[in-house]
Amino acid sequence: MPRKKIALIGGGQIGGVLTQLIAQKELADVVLFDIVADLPQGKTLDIAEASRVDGFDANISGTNTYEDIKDADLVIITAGLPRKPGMSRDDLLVTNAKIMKSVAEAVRTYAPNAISIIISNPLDAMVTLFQKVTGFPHSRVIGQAGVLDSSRFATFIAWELGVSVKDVNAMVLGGHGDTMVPLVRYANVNGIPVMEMLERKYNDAQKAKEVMNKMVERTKMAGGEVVKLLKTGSAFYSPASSAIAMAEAVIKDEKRLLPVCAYLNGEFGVNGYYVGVPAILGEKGVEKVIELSLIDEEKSALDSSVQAVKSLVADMERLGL
Ligand code: A3D
Repeated sequence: MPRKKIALIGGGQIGGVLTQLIAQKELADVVLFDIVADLPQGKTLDIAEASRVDGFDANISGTNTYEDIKDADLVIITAGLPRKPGMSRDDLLVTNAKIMKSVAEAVRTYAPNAISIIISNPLDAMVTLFQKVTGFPHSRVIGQAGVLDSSRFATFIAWELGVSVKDVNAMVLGGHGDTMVPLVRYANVNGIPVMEMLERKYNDAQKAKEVMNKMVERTKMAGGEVVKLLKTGSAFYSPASSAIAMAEAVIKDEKRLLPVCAYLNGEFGVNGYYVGVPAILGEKGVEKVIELSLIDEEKSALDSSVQAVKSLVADMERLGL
């Protein structure tokens, strides 16, 4: 069977790590596209020259010509500006919407059957725009945010409890902004509720709540924390790893249940918007959105997050983007 082909649009920080991870996992052949002359060619040459050392067989090439993404099975999009300190993701709306429009037109032309994973910010708006311009079925257009936000939440829980992060299950729903909703009640360590473990650790329910609140707040602001430290851009290793988990689920038809930015048709009481929710990912893209029961507090947090997504999409439409 011929190897699958993944086209990466945007050869910056995330695009480079994506290329390396796909090659090391021998997930597919890679075409890395960027508008900057020679940049994707340089990055892919550098990564290819590690193939003997890493022991991978994959064709990886860089290009400035959209035609080369022809017939890609999967497209991962990181084209656009990242945040700098002091910026919110929404500040990127105008610049990145223009970039996303041109990317969507090219993907529609050259890879009309691909499944597309969007990473560019502001995420929920960029996914919405990409789907609108391409006209692709909603199930084939997915945003990456929840896998990363959930991994950040799980990491903080593992550090706090002194357990292996491999045993921590934690999920974050909602839009990819400050209103995201880390689901405390569902967080567990191999089935044991995290709140129960915190209460045991501190022998004090109030203190346990405070510790959890801190982790929730840190999760919501985790992207900004990295931006502040890096100063020149935003996180790129963890966003790339997160998108690879999604890409692998699609390429290998794994039917993984992951929190992703998916189009809602009434699920969670939301109609006609892309929002972060648990979904089954397989070769057809989002194969099913998984609903879960939420208590009032979680519902109203998710509602506020959906409102933030709606107002961002409305801004985009008002600006004619
Ligand atoms: P960066 O290293 O600047 O790479 C972006 C690349 O896009 C650059 O190489 C540009 O040359 C390229 N580019 C610009 N315009 C175009 C165009 N029209 N067509 C093709 N390529 C173009 O940024 P990065 O890789 O660090 O981040 C990329 C995006 O991901 C940004 O918008 C970030 O805000 C976003 N991001 C999202 C998450 C999520 O979890 C959703 C996390 C981190 C970053």
